[in-house]
Order: sequence, then C-alpha cells, then structure tokens
Amino acid sequence: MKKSVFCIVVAAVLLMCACTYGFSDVQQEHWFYDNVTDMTNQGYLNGYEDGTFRPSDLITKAELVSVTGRVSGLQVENGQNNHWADGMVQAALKSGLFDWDEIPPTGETYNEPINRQLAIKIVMQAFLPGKRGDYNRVSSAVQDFAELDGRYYDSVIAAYCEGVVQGDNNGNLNPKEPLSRAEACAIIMRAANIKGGLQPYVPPVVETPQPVQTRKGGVSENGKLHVEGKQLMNERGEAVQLRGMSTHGLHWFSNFATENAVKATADYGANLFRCAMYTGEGGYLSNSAVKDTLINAVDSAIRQDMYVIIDWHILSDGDPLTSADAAAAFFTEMSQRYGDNPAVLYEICNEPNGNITWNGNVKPYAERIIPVIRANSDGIILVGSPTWSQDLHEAAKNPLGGANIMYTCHFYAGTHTDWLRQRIVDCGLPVFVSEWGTSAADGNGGVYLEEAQRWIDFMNEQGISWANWSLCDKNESSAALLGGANVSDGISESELSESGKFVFRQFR
Ligand code: IDC
Repeated sequence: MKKSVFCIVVAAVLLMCACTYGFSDVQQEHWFYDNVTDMTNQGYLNGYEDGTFRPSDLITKAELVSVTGRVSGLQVENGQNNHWADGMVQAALKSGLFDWDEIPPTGETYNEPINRQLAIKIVMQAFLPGKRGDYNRVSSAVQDFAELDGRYYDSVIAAYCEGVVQGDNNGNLNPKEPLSRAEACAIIMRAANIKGGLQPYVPPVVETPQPVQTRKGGVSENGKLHVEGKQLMNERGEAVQLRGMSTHGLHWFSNFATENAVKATADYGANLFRCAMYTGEGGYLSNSAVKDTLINAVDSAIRQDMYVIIDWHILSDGDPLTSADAAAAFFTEMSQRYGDNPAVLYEICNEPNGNITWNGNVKPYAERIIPVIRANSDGIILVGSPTWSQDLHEAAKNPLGGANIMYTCHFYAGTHTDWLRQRIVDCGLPVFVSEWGTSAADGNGGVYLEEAQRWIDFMNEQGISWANWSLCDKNESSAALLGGANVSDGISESELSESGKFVFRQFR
C-alpha cells in the first residue's frame, strides 16, 4: 500500500466511523476505558480494522490535531499539501492552536509522534484558551518542571491545575516524551468535559452552489438528465443536446477554469463545461491539489447554470484499472459532494489506450466505479473505450448494465472521419462526444473546419452532445484562445483562435 493511501486508511479508521463497539484491547479495567468509549460512542474515534484500538501506540501530530480539531468543532480549511490531515492542520494553525515552527504546515513532520507539552498546548488552546493556573503550585509539585520549555508554561500549568493532566507515579510530566493514543484521548476528553461535555460528532456538510442566473438551455430549464434508448433527455422527457468546451489539463491551465472563464463560455451560449483532470503527466495522482481546481470549476459551472463533466483524464496511463483504487476514492468523494446536483455528469475514464481490451480492462473498471457513484447519484455516467475512446463496436458487443450510462466517442477532425461516424451509428449505443477537436489527433495541425462541420452536422442530426478540446491559449491549433488571452473580463472575438471562432459559433 502506498504511504498516502495508508495514511488515509489510518485516518479513516481513527476518525471517521460513528459506530459503537468494543475494542479487543480496551477493557473495563483499563484506566482509559471511559475516555476511549465516550469518544467512540460520540463518533469521534474508531479503531483499526482488526478490532483493536492500539491504546499504547504513539499518537502523531496529524492525528492529535485532527481529533482535537474535530472534537472542538473546528471547520476544515482547504489543504495546502497532500497529507490527509492537512485541512485540519491548516485550520488549527489559523486558529492559533499551535505555531508555525511547532508543526510546519508544509507537512514534513505530520507523521511524527507529538510531544506532551505541545499536545497539552494544542488541547488547552482548543478547549480552554486563556485559562491560567498557579505557577508556584505547579512548579513545586511537578518534579521535572525544569524540563518544560518556557513557551508551554501557561498551557501546562493551567492543564495541571484543571486536572487535564496529572504527573506520573514519580510526579513527572515528561514534557518532551511522546504520548500514547490512550493518553491523548484522556486529555482531550478531560478538557472537553471541563468545557461542557462532548457533543455528538456531526460530519461537515459541504455546501454546493446554486445557479446565480438562469440561461437558455441551462440546468434550470432542462433539470435532471436521463438516457432513453440512444438519446440524452431532459427532465420533461425531451431530447436535449449539450454543447460546450473542455478545459485543457486543469493542472496546467487552471487560469482558464476560473469562474470568469466558465461564465465567458456560457455567455456565448455553451450549456456544458468539461473539467479535464489529468491523472498522469503531473496531474491528480502526483498532485492531488488539482482536485481543488476541479471543484472550483465545477462549482463555477453550476453557478453559471451549465452542465458540467468531472473527467478522470487518463491518457499516458492508458489502463484505467491501474489507478482504479484512486478513482474509486475520488468518485466516492465527488458523488458524495455533488450527488443530488442535476448539473453534474461523471466521466470515469477519458481515453483508455495501449494494450488493453473492453472486456478485460475497461468494462471491469467501469463495473467497479459505477456502483461507487450510484451509491450517491443516479446522474449520467460517461464511459470510454479502448483506442482513445473509439472502440464503441467492442463496447456494443458486451455493454454495461444499468441506467443513465453513455459511451464516449472522441474524434479529431484531421484524423477521424466518416468511418467513425458510421461506427457511432452502427453501435446502437447512447453516445456522448465528451471531447473532440478541429485539429489532428495530436491536438495540432489544420484546422480542419470542413470535416469539423461534417461532424457538427452529424451530431446535430443525431442529437449527440459534445465538448470541444480545449479552452486554453496553448500554442496548438486545437486551443480555442489565442496566446495571452485574458478571460477575466470575458472572451472577445479577437481572443478566439480560428478553432475557437468556429466552435463558439456552434453554441448558439
Ligand atoms: C493533448 C494536448 C496537448 C498535450 C497532450 C498530452 O492538447 O497540449 O501535450 O494532450 O498531454 C486526446 C486527449 C487530450 C489530448 C488531445 C490532443 O484526451 O488530453 O490533449 N487528445 O492530442 N485524445 C485525443 C486527442
């Protein structure tokens, strides 16, 4: 298991589940039994999959901050690095629970055991900030008081006087020693109880946005989509065709995935926006922060009354099964976040390619990911096929079960012509062109506007929805914008490339 995945699993078992059960290694005769049981019953703690709590394992900085933050009701902030606990660590730093140098928010020390004086400070700052104790009493009662760093005097003295911490049998606090999971639970529970008791844990509700205006052909007009036969339909059972732009890779061109960029394409009449989140090539799998760019773009599209595709953009990583675990976690999170929102479509694998097959790779992958999304959403799911999402004929021989599934077909006018249109007709599947370009298949060359026009006519005739590659100003002919285009105040005609001019005309 990769380290980051391991951390997420640890975090999940330590923090998330709200079920109540006994741990095999937490017994009534243990001094920490009540504390651990209370926190578990209120949903703040869980143990490991094997039914243990491992009370004497050392607690890390990340774990202590996470549990303390949750129990004290701190709201998670946007993360700045890939660590599972970073959102809470950032929030805790901002609220002054600790200082930058104590746990640098860059993440390198998050997995180290935390020492007792820092843990005490964090817990006291979270629950009983401003409490003061009696210096003389504590400095004479605690045998190893001299071990304590001066910056922790206030917190430790107050904690001792409030009964949040006690010395060991020899009267020592051991301020620079680590602390166990059980000890951490105890001090968090004591501080929480002094503050007024433990409230049941309520997981944070993610607010998803609402349209700020209504648009012709938009989500407020068409509502929730479904598939009937080969056709995408609106809420009233009328055929609907979505047309819009795909971003380029969000990790490269986030500047064209901003609210203003999205709004500018909607102002030209587009009712669809595709958010292409590369998994490889420096994308999500090596830089999960790009998910925040995606969420912002999806939220922007919703505000602009557009339909929006969340695209797991596999490309250089051609076999979707390779990162199926990460995809499952990602689509769980996205479908939990957007589940009921009628605007969102899920594209689970941009372009499978390489030495793979529909039956051996793409279908099994889809059968793994679709249920993950269906747990939260019955929205439209777009599924690719081998050979860069052109092998519709293979998918047609052994299609997926279930409702509201469409098969993507990707074309580039300089490379793909009649034969691919014929394949779309012949396959008999519901087809969605979630990516096409006016260029050749490498994203450059041409542009091939005559052939592009044939495709547009064909898609209009067939009622096929589409997103064009791509909304960016890269120096390649498929890019819709000219170099240096500034979309903060809309997109002017003079900022559109030859391709962009052609494509943007098709939105109306
Ligand atoms: C291209 C980009 C290009 C980038 C390349 C590799 O236009 O700038 O260097 O990817 O990342 C696809 C893919 C899409 C490709 C596009 C054009 O889905 O990511 O973008 N294309 O080659 N399939 C067929 C063509």
